[in-house]
Amino acid sequence: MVVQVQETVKKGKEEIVSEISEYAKLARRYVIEMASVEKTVHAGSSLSVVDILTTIWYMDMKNRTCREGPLDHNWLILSKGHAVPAFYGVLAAFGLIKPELVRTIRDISSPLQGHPDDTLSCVDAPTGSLAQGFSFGVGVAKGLKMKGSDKWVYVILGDGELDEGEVWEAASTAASLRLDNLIAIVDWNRFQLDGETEKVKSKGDLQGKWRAFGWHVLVLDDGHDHERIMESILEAKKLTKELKRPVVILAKTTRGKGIPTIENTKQQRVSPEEAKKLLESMKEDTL
Ligand SMILES: Cc1ncc(C[n+]2csc(CCOP(=O)(O)OP(=O)(O)O)c2C)c(N)n1
Ligand SMILES: [Mg+2]
Repeated sequence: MVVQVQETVKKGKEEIVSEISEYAKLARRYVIEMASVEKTVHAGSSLSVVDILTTIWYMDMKNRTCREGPLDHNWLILSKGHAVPAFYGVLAAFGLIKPELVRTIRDISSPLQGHPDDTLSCVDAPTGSLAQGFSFGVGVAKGLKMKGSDKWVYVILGDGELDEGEVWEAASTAASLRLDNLIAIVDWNRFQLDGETEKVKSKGDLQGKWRAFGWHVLVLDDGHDHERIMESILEAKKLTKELKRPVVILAKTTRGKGIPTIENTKQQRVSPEEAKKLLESMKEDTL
C-alpha cells in the first residue's frame, strides 16, 4: 500500500510508520528531558498525546516553516494546553526549535512556557483554559472555508476537558456549519486532574454524545500505534469530505505512557531525579 502524506513524494506505509516512530521516540525523550529539569512538567498528559501529535505533524504539518499566512497552513490546536511539553518535544524532533531550548522549559525568560503561547512560532493558538482551544478551532475552520482555503484544522482535547459546557457549544456549532475541514481528536486516557474520569464525572456514552451533536465518530483503539493513528486520520479526512460534517476520533491512550511509576494513573509529575535516571537508563527502544 502506498500512502499519500503531505509531501508529494509517495512512500511505502512501512517506511512512513518507521519514520514517524523515530520522530516520536525523539519527542518522548525530550519530554523526559524537560521533566528532568523542571518538576512541574505535566509528564502524564504529555506522554499520553505525544504519539498522536507526532503523527499529525508528520502527515500534515511537516512542510511548515511556521511563517506562513493563516490561510496557507494546516492548523494544530492543542486545546488540552497543559500537555504542551509533548508539542515542544515534537517541534524539537522535527528541528523547528533548537533541542537545547527544551531545558529552559518554564523559565521566565524562555519561549517554552507551561502552556502554549503563540509568541512562539508554530503555536497556532494560546491554550490552557480548557475548551477554549476547541471553540477557537471551530472559528478558524469556518474562517478558512469563508476565505476559500483548503487547509485542515486539527484540535486535540482531553477526555476530562469534555466536562466543559463550552466544548458542546462548539461541537454543535461545528456540526451546524457542516465544517468538513475540522478533525477533533479526544485523548481518551480515562484520567483527569482529580482521578478517573468515570469517577469524577461519568462520560457515559461518549460516542453517542458526539453523534447526537452531529459529528461522525471514529474510535481508535490504540492512540500510541502510529500506523493506526495514521489510518484513522486518513479515514477521518476522507469521511469528513464525503459526509460534509466534522469528524471526531476518540483515541484510547495511556496517561504517562512509558514511565512505569505514573503510567495509567492520575499522577501527572515525576521528580527530576527519577526523570534523570530514566534518561540515563533509556535504551533506544525503552519508551
Ligand atoms: C477551564 C479550566 N478549568 C480547569 C483547568 C485545570 N486543569 C488543568 S488540566 C485539567 C484536567 C484535564 O484532564 P483531561 O482533559 O482528561 O486531560 P489529560 O491531563 O488527561 O490529558 C484541569 C481540570 C483548566 N486548565 N482550565
Ligand atoms: Mg484525560
